Amino acid sequence: MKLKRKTKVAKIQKQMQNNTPAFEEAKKFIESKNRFILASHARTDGDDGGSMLAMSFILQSLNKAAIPVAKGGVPLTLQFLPKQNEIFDDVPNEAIKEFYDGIILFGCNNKQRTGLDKVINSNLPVLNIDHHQDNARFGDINLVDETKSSVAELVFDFIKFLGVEITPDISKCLLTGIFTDTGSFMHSNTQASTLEAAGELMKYGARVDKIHEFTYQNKDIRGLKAWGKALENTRLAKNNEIAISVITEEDLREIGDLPSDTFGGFVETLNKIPGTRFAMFLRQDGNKIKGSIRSEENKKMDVSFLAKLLGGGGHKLAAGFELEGRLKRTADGGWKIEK
Ligand SMILES: [Mn+2]
Repeated sequence: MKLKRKTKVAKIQKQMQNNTPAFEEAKKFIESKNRFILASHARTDGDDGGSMLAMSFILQSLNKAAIPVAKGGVPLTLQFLPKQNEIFDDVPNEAIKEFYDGIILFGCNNKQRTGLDKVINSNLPVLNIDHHQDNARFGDINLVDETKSSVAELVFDFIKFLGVEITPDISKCLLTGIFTDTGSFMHSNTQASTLEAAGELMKYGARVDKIHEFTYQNKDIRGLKAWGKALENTRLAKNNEIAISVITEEDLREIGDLPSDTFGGFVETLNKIPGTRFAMFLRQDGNKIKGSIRSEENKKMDVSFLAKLLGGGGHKLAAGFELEGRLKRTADGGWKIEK
């Protein structure tokens, strides 16, 4: 008996953007220069940090010099990535004018996001690589594709275009980016192309089980207690349509010092409460309050709109913002923001 062949491609597949012209320009950018500053946003993440490190390996194989920089250092959960210990906290003083001739940015919707004055104030030409829909296309070359799951998936396509050999180190860095930005392939940004890229990266040596172990399973007892506190502080608002939680200064004092990425994945967990339209998590971080908002495809929300109103940005289903002020407990068990 003959099997019927399915020929229809799923309609939910997103419209792919043709990046070949941008790849051509990005290639020329790299060929025409020799020494690069690579930077992501402050306290980099798996996607932007992984992509930045992958690019440093790519440039190395092309006999170019590159220095990766991320303000605030590398989160504990990424300290397994190859060469992560060579990421600088800031651009070295003498470097910016005399030595480097190009800047490549990863996941920065504008130059300010790097938090690096020397990059912000520099006149060096910029190659801007990103997948945020609110990217300001501020670069001299913009390799921006919001249909991609991650910067890492975009860099993966770019490597294929360049014809550079994918080494085990590169595969590890890029798979980490794809894995973390798709919430372990569970978010709606996971597409056929994402899984194809991931599958191919595994052939070059990256191991998804190891990446999962380092990025998500590294929870110590303080981290778990901090999650406990945040879960305890969770409330439903607006007819149970919004799940919201906070970590106040007082909570932080009670819990003690925490690694900066302790709450990675927390707001996604809140977002799983049935019936909610979106989830919001606010936490005190020094003098600032960091906010993250998440929703899901079927909830028909654009949380980047809300984040923008609050001075931040991001994607339709995952966005963030920062506020000046302090989160304080109130007598009725709630909380408020004090300027
Ligand atoms: Mn990303």
